[in-house]
Amino acid sequence: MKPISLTRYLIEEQHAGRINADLRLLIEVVARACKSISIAIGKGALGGVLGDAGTGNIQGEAQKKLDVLSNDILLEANAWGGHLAGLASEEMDHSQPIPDAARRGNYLLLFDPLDGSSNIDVNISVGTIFSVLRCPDGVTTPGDEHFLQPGTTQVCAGYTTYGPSTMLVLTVGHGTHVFTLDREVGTFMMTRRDVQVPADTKEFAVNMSNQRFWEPPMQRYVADLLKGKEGPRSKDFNMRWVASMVADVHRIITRGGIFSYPLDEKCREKGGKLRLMYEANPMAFIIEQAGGAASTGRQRMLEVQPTGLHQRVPVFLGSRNEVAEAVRYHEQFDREG
Ligand code: AFP
Repeated sequence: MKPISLTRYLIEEQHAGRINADLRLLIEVVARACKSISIAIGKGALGGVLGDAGTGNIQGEAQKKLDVLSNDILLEANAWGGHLAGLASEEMDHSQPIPDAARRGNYLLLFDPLDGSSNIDVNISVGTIFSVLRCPDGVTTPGDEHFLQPGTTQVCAGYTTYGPSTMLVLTVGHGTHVFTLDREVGTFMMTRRDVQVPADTKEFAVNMSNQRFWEPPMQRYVADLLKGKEGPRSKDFNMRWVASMVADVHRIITRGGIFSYPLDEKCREKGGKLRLMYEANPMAFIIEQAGGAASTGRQRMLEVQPTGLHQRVPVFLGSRNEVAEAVRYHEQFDREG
């Protein structure tokens, strides 16, 4: 069967009453911006886009030229579309309302323009992550506080991976679907409908170099994974860590696994390493819609009430039985020490 385009999929969703025309057009604009980012990344050193921008973001992290460029592409594409009331980016201190009343819509867009950007210079997959919320009723000029909605209220989430091929993984709350960019035609084509993350897995993803800084339940959980067939889990586990969340999550979308960035002594003060609004929530929505699970280790991710735009959280997501297993270690520790 010939794959259908993203445009056709979105029109079919609109006809089925699952999205409205504004959300359809908003997703199209984001997808178009991602194609531009994909082209810029594809040029690599020849495009003069590699290396540091010489600036830092709100998180105090050094920005790459492509971080700044990707942020600008997404801002420019979405500012005049007419579907947004405001947008927020991992790279910007505060959210931005859409100033022009005539071109203002009812949605809020959040994005991490280039996730995994420290991998750019070594030609490893990076990506864009985005999340769409409704602007609260009666709010015409949204401020940061209007974005602080739990992940359960997301109406759409997606990510792209810029790798050997450029892929878009999308949910509007009715399953998770995978699209591959046909570079010659410039169109995203659906290559997997309704993906399902296997409930069980033998693969985990974590930055093992942080092991000594982890909390005791994480230490015990991973120690048991490493004992393999001879240990309490009675099976051998494999480990993978790309250090681009999009690439690690995409592997899990494709063949299952558990991804974790737990609390550790280095990031405890900040609440974790990964950002709730730009990374954890959109990925949690995508993974849950694919039959997987996402947790902080102590709470379902999508039910966390955000307290700040740049809030960080511990993350466990992927195959649902394995996420439940990791949560069990945390519950046991909180109960018995
Ligand atoms: P960068 O965008 O700064 O490269 O961070 C990527 C990331 O937020 C996420 O995509 C990775 O899973 C994680 O950080 C990697 O963290 P470590 O470098 O600590 O392994």
